[in-house]
Amino acid sequence: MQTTSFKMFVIVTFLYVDIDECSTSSHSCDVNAVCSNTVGSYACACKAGFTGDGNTCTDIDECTLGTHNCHSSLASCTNTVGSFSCSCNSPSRGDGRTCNLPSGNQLAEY
Ligand SMILES: [Ca+2]
Repeated sequence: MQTTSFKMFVIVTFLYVDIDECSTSSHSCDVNAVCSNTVGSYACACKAGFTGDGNTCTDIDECTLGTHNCHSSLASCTNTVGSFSCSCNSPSRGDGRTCNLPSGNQLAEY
């Protein structure tokens, strides 16, 4: 019974003295990582669009890797930090994901 009380005391004390490294900026997470406080420690995970171990995160070049969702034949992909952008090549128009050629063009059905 006394041992159980001591264990509870240790657990409660441990929880009480936990420091939230994420809110005190005493963590080593990359600026492009998400910090998660854990009891007695913390964890770092790179944000979407970045790769690494959490302490170091680097941009993923979706355009070079081909993991973008720009239109396959009518758009250009531009890599950005944390993301990428798509733009339809002239004379096609659209949001970069969907591009349509002006009516009358043979490829208008794309
Ligand atoms: Ca990127």
